[in-house]
Amino acid sequence: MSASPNKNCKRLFTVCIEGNIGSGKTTFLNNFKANDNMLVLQEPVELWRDVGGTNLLEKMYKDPVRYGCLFQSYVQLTMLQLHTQKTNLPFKVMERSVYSARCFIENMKRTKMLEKVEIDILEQWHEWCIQRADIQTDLIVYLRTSPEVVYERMRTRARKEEDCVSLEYLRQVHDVHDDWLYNRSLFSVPAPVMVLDANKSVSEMMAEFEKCRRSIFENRD
Ligand code: DGT
Repeated sequence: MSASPNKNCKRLFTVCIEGNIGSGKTTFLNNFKANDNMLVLQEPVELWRDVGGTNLLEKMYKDPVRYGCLFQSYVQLTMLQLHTQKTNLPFKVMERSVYSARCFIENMKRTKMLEKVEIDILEQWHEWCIQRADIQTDLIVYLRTSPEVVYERMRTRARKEEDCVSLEYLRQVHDVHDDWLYNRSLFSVPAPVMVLDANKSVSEMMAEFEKCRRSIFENRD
């Protein structure tokens, strides 16, 4: 672990779980559900699969040039809804964030998937969110993996929309996350980062989870 959360913080304490596709975010997040003082918010992937009957996630993978910008716009909206969801509990734990949505925009920029004007608008939208919306984040947990490991996991879980996702794509998504949270050479990092080796098995990750949970509680109280 490479950072500790902000100390002595008595307002809502928000943790975002980040990492590549298939890095184990959902499993990690589910462990927090045993704590009744935490609001645990899973990523709204089901919403993306059914936007008034349209599977936008599938359309984005099948035709990223046509649907990439629209998809990112919807991701930002649904993420903002999670960030701004009110609670009286002292902790909120979220899967991904508007920050990691920016990683995908960055990748679309690097791979020239979208037109410059589309990138410009998505980036302006993102900037507005982080400056004006109430999306305070106190800790980022980065589940760091190798692209080869997540590729195998993704093939095993066989989510139908991800049929066409290549190892090359996972390498690109990994690189953007690493540049952001590990190398710190991309856009700004909004909170301290805890880096965990998420190549480990599910049972080994339980120990990592326990360390992480203790650290969150100890540092807030
Ligand atoms: P996990 O629990 O670590 O295995 O996480 P996943 O793979 O269930 O969840 P995640 O967020 O990495 O991705 C769910 C799907 O949605 C996956 O196919 C990648 C895609 N996705 C998530 N956020 C974005 C985004 O902002 N842009 C694009 N293009 N795709 C995204």
